[in-house]
Amino acid sequence: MEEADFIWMNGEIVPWADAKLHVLTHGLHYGTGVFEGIRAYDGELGTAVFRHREHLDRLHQSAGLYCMEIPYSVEELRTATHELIAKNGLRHCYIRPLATRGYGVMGLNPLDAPVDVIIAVWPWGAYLGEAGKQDGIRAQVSSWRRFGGDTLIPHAKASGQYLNSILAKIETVRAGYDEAIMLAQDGSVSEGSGENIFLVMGGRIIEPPQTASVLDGISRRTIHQLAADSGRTVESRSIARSELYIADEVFMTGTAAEVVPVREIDDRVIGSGQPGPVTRELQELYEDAVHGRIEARRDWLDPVEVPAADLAAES
Ligand code: PPE
Repeated sequence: MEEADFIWMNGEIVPWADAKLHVLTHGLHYGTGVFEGIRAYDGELGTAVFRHREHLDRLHQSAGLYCMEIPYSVEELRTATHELIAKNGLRHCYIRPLATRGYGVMGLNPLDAPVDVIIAVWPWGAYLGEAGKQDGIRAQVSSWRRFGGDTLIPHAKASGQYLNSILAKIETVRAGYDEAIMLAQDGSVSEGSGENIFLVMGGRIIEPPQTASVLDGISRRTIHQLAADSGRTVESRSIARSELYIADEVFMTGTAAEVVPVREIDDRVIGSGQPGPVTRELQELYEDAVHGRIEARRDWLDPVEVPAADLAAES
């Protein structure tokens, strides 16, 4: 990974290399943490964090779902993130807040363990590769199903839950594909290892419902609104595996991945094998929105003042 200079840790900004926790940190053993993935873009409003509050609200929500109280409010985390981006002199970056059960208690009851909170920022390019973003990726339906809502909590972005995605990701990269598509416990389409999924069929945009063990993605919500702005609606309904193969277009969305066309699934070509027109249109609208080029959607951006001195030091 590309390093930055500073990390925010429990209320203080410390040098990147000094941001350390004890080896008996509860979250390291049991995965008892919650996190977010956010991006800041360099666009029309300068450096700005995309849908910052929604991401921080979801962080608090994820914590609540695991009975964890984050000792910083959304507003405090928001200000801390601004300070951190400025201090690192980054004009665009990925932002990773993490709240994890800390040191002092072992065993499965986490309720008395302290909560450590960190925020890291660093430059992160195209998650599934630049070529994937342009030309589409090759995906595979995973043999690992997405965990059900009676096993863990799909709506929480919790550290330990990612072992499920990681099994799917390992399987798929070893088999030579770019990304895994996971099915829900009932065999219907759920989502990617780190992205939500959409199908385009006969001009209609379709996505799995909230009951299909998906994370309620913020990029996904952005697609809903951008689609609505251009006169389209998104239908949420159960999707059969075979519909993946007969869809005209398939694309995935996520903060890290952004909007990525899927050109092949299980070695079957999707549509023409090229990113389709609806995917392209939404991908462009997404790029415009995150860069502040859609005036009506500028309220999605939370601008950060990055001092010029630090920018000079960076280049
Ligand atoms: N599903 C999962 C399982 C998921 O991890 C993400 C984000 C999404 C859907 C899309 O959510 P949103 O970013 O709010 O649109 N995955 C994050 C973590 C990636 C990682 O490798 O770490 C991300 O995109 O930041």
